[in-house]
Amino acid sequence: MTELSPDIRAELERQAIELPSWAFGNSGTRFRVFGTPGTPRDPFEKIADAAQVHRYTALAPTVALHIPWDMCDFDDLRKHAEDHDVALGTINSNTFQDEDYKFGALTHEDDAIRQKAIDHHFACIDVMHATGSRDLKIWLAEGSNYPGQNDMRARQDRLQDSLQQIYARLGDDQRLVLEYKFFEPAFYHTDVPDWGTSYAQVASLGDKAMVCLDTGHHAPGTNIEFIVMQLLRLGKLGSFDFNSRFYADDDLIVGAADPFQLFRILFEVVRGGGLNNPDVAFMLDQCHNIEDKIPGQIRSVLNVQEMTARALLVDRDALAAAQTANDVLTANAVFMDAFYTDVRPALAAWRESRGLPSDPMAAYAASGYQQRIAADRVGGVQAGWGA
Ligand code: LRH
Ligand code: MN
Ligand code: MN
Repeated sequence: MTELSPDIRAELERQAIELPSWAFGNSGTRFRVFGTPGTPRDPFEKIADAAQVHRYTALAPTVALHIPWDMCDFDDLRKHAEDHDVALGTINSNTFQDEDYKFGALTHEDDAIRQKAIDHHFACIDVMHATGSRDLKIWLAEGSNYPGQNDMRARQDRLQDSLQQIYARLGDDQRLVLEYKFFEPAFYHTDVPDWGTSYAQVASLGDKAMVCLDTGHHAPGTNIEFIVMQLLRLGKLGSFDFNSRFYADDDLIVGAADPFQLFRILFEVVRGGGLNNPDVAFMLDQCHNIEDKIPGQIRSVLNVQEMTARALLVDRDALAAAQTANDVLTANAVFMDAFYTDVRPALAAWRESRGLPSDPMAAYAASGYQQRIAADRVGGVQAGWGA
């Protein structure tokens, strides 16, 4: 296909995907963290690198921060982001790297430790006021490793109480999104393991609390698009953390492991009114352990754009007619026709018509930026996942 319809182009033009600051720092597995030449040394350099992704794609106008990894003067960082034509986005809290949280944070049975974790979220809300961020994203690493280790129900009650206190601190235009994950680092039970638990916890808080769906946080074989459909139906899908997985929480480039799954998810987003809907934030949550980070992020946002275009191509009238007639094979064929359509030439031509490079990967590679940062940042301490 060589041209996209004006309606599809209008949707794609509005698409925005938030980048995670931590994608630009070094990361790895528990076996080794490999350094990359040119890795940012502080949050300011992470923002400068993220701005490159937006410059070549016009898809990534905001950058999420992780606290305390990105601690700095936030008025300066906000100004710095504006100077680079991007803005600061979601603030991620972090209760998973402090000795005190070994047995829990927002669920801890010790009131002093639980209060410390609540206070950390209050501090994150203060950061949000300085950065102009709307969303506070909470992912909790807590749970237990052995049956009988904990009173799981009492922990749910303490979690609800903690979240209520955090929720009460939000400004009128701020939101809380609660992310779930079925395991890791806790291996027996996790306090927010699934969308149902996240939904139950946020539903009792109020309208400003939503669910965050990280695509890597499900058991193999889970029908993630069904969850997307259900959360949109319930008006509680607050955000996505996009990435892809082969085995566990791999944090690989979105669409790399299973492009068809990404298509199916994005079709439900389109179907459910979640595309370019301010209530549903699109974010990446990825790490680039062995590949260059900036092109890794460029590839990621392009993958999301490409699958969004394919999802928009589904002939919804033909699909509805086939579904109503219980014409199983035609319904499936209509769906698959869109998935199998190669939209890359049309996207390249459309980019060019907007003054963007037709091939953002090639344009970035030719820009010399990667060589410049590799030379300029020699000798500094590189920021990493957790620093
Ligand atoms: C947890 C998670 C969560 C964290 C991020 C670093 O696995 O997905 O979103 O904030 O990774
Ligand atoms: Mn995540
Ligand atoms: Mn994760």
